[in-house]
Amino acid sequence: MKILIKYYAYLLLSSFINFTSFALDLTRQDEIEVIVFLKGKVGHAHYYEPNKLTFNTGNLYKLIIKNKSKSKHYFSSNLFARSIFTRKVQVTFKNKKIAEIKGVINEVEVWPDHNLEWWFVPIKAGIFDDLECKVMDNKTNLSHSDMGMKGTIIIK
Ligand SMILES: [Cu+2]
Repeated sequence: MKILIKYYAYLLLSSFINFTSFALDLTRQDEIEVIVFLKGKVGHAHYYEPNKLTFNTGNLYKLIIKNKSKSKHYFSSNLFARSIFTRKVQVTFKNKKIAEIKGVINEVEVWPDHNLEWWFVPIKAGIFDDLECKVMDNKTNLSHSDMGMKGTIIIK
């Protein structure tokens, strides 16, 4: 009988420990989907839509970066990259997953008419206004950032 009670106590305790460690894994919560479009026209303008993104620390986000233009674009913000934990970057083609990249990501580049998903958990609050695209416009010889492709990321 004593042994049985000890066994039940062990089961109860171990399930509690498992539950606790699961609850503390912030990368395994339900994701919040956010979409940002990369838009523009060569020789005219390039921009992020929206150009202001807000996230909360501790939540898991799936940021879908959709290139809806004829140019390739960067989504680059060093301050943002240093304030998040990246779970993965997922590359999709025709809505099907084709690759998953894990590790520290600093910037991503998306080709015309393609999408990419950046899964991350913000870990540090701040206002980061260094979101930019370094691609050069063939007609104006200016960077996309100089033509308007800039943005602000806020982590609360
Ligand atoms: Cu660009």
